[in-house]
Amino acid sequence: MICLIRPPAVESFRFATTSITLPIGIAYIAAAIEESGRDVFVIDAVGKRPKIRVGYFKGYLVGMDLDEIVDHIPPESKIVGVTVVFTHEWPAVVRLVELIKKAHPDVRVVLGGEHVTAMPEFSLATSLADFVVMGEGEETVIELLDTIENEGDILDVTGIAFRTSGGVHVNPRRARRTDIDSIPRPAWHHFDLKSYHAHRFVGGMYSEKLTVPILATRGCPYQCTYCASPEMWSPRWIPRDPILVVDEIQSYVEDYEAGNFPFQDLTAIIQKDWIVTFCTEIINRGLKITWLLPTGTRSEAIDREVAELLRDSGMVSMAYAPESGSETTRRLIKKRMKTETLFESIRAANASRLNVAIFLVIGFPHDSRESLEENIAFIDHIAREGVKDLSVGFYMALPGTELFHTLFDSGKIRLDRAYFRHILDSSSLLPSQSYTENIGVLDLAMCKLKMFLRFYGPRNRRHNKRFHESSLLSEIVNGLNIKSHQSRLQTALRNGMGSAWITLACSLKAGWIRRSEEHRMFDDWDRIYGFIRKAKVTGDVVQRFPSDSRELHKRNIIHVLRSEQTQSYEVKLQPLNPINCDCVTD
Ligand code: B12
Ligand code: SF4
Repeated sequence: MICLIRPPAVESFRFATTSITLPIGIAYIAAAIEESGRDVFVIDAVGKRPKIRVGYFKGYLVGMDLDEIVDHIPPESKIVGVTVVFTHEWPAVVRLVELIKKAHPDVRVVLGGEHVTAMPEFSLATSLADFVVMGEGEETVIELLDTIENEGDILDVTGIAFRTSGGVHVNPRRARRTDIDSIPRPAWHHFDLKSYHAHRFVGGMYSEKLTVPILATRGCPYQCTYCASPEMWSPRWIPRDPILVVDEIQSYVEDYEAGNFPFQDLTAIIQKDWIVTFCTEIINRGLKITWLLPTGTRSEAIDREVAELLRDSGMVSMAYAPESGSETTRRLIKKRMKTETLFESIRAANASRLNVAIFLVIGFPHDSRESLEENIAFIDHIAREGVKDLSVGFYMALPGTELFHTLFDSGKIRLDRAYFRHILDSSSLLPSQSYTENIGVLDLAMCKLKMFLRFYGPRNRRHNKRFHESSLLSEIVNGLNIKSHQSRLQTALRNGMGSAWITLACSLKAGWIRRSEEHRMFDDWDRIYGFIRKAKVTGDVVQRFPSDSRELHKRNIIHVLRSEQTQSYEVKLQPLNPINCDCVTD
């Protein structure tokens, strides 16, 4: 029996549509394990106890208590797998693994997901987990299970890192799977889809129809310097057969009466042929669904023809992620998105009455007051083009990204309590960190406010055709009722009000652990990560990154990744107690 755990999710006071949602990664892992003939037991902490909230740093955990999760692990489990997508979940996972090991000392704990892929050595050094599965997980987890069960040599399993008596060993990465149509569909029968829906954990703009996430493609061919995708998936985009994606959607309509499908793709729309086939198939089958691209897409393939097909097939909201109105900033972050192509695409989408949102980010390390100011003219422009929603996030230094390495190697990141918190604060009113030279958190907060006022304020409301459809007040009032939302603003405001209230309520009760313990947890994490990084640089596993982030756009990350990810290496560490990590040797 293999037990898989989706730990409690993290929320905090912020205005964002990017809320908690069904965990598609571990649902894929559950399906792969079932396909291999093994029994799977899933503990979905969020789906099982969606109403439980406990204070966690500046926010709260949603879902089962950590002790309760451990109590639910079937005694016959030999292996427990835990998904760790987000860095802000890591402290809770460290504690969870410690409790699992205490209650079930013989169980082997396997971690997978974005966060541990970006920091495999650190994840094993700061927790009691036994294995980390890096990158795409389906093939690797099966080979790991086979090897453990047959007592084979784990040095032969590509794509894993593991604990050794002297430290941590990292095997070379596994090549991306190209036959992705044969990957079994997510095993949603282990998850309570209705519970997620009832609590509005839909990951994007709210819909009253039952929501199930879809993944139509894997990876992304670009290599933006702030994004974890190149490290996680390598810069390679692989689409599924669009007809099979529609088959999957239709099966959810029939089996679960689902009607709303947010796509979780990194970059769903790249090839025009693909999206035309997909939309035409939905229309021909007469599927009355809504679908969304909430995570930010590229603009190159969206012209008038595609936009009309998107609308006719039920697409209701899409987001473009140029990230900056400044061409210079876009060049420095390797966004490779031309302003004119973006506007042509926005025009086409608006003409088809699609709900278009734009994502901007402020506070990149190389941002200047001038580049931030360029966002204002850009905002005027998008408002005039009829863009309906604007999201402004503060830059997050995500592990595994080029910018993270540059900042860490030049001493500008400390892996402390504030670091592990700053990611969720990206969509709050005040950032907890600024990584931009000479621009502080208050400046960034003012800049965000100015950008919002400019976009939603009277000046642009007069010119924006989409805003004439309803007043700001009626948008807010409509957002509070239970009907499907018409804009991301409605969902963001409603989520903001809810999370403000829960954050306040949680701060008045006992938190997930004692405050003093919460602070102590981080005492040595920066030193541990620094030690690992230094060991990797001196061992020629990686090279130091340039200290000037303006240099990054000149490099091709493929060579850097290939050199690190084809190696097998060991980092020496002394045994660790994850709460008092004071035993790392320098
Ligand atoms: C869709 C998406 C969302 C959705 C839903 C995410 C979710 N699952 O809950 C929404 C829109 C809600 C969202 C929100 C946010 N997101 Co987001 N999101 C994504 C995106 C684009 C795709 C994730 C996905 O579904 N991938 C597909 C699945 C199949 O992959 P997977 O989960 O990684 O699983 C595979 C492997 O990891 C592995 N695996 C996973 N678990 C396990 C477990 C075991 C035991 C094993 C063996 C293997 C294994 O196998 C799986 C199958 O191959 C990623 C980008 C990316 N590179 O993937 C960002 C990403 C995950 N998001 C990110 C961020 C920062 C956020 C936000 C914090 C943004 C914000 N400031 O608000 C919020 C956080 C919300 C919250 N409350 O926690 C970062 C996370 C980085 C980090 N280290 O923390 C990413 C990586 C994007 C980036 N910029 O680089 N996000
Ligand atoms: S930010 Fe988007 S376009 Fe850039 S690498 Fe990540 S997924 Fe691709």
